[in-house]
Amino acid sequence: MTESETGTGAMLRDLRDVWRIRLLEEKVRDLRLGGDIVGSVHLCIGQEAGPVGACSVLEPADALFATYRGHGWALARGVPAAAILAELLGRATGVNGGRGGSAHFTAPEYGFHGENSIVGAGAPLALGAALAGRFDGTGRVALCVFGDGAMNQGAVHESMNFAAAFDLPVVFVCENNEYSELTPIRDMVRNDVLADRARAYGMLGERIDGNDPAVVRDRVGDAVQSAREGGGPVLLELMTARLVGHYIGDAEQYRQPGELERLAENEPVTRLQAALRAAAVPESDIAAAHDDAAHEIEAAAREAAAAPLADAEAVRRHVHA
Ligand SMILES: Cc1ncc(C[n+]2csc(CCOP(=O)(O)OP(=O)(O)O)c2C)c(N)n1
Ligand SMILES: [Mg+2]
Repeated sequence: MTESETGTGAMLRDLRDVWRIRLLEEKVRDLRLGGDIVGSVHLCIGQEAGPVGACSVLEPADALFATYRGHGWALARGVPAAAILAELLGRATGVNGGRGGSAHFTAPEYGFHGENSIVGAGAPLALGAALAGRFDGTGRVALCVFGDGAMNQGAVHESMNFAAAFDLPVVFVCENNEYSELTPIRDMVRNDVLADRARAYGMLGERIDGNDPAVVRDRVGDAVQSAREGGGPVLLELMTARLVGHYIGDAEQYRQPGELERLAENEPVTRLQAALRAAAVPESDIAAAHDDAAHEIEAAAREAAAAPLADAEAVRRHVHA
């Protein structure tokens, strides 16, 4: 392998990809606070290493299922930033013509099978995609993303049991940011090592560092390969943290003194930049990783804002009752 595939080359690429998500989310936050985006918005600032690492090992036919905190997963999966921003801005050029919005858009043409505002509801959908792959010849693996709070949803338990019993190629990715809305995970469960539950279903489970894209790539890569080869499902618990509120407007009164400062030391941008500096990578390369991402997101925001608003005539399209 060359230096660009491993070591500092890969770290620089990861830093740029983390920045792409961070800057997209900061743009979304500004547009929401300015009133251009309306409705409830959940940002993934601090949690970017999961999507960056995991999406880098997926094949085009694989199916990714995310949650309402899904903008970063969509971007990492290949959905263009302009199409995401246009969607959130209610523009006709949005990925769903402006009808889905922040928490409900889907882009199957990119292998992104949607966000979902019902906690845990992506899990049974992921089973369906994995099962269908048995019959349609794609060899598809389904990657199902949900939070620590979703681990206590009945649909998630049922899905893990079903996937294990039928050896379905599903990689369950639990983003453990240690909060379910405003409630800390330790107040909701007796054993807060959520990966331990995998054994009860008869599958492998592992708690990993979810703030390092290289670790996520390695562990999700192994899980995806094993699932694709018939090894059945895997549960990976990605330890991470959101550096912002549950939703835009959250007063975050549940934070402990010094908590955000402690989390900031362990967040992906800080860590990748420190590792690159320790490896004597030039400051200009580190800055370029940010600047490349910033140019992309700024151009995408301009393109999205210039697009026409969704036509009111389109409001009933794709509505089934
Ligand atoms: C079935 C269902 N129950 C409750 C809610 C309300 N709710 C919205 S987000 C959320 C927290 C989920 O926490 P977690 O799964 O850890 O995901 P995170 O928001 O931390 O990414 C809850 C309880 C919901 N949307 N759907
Ligand atoms: Mg959570």
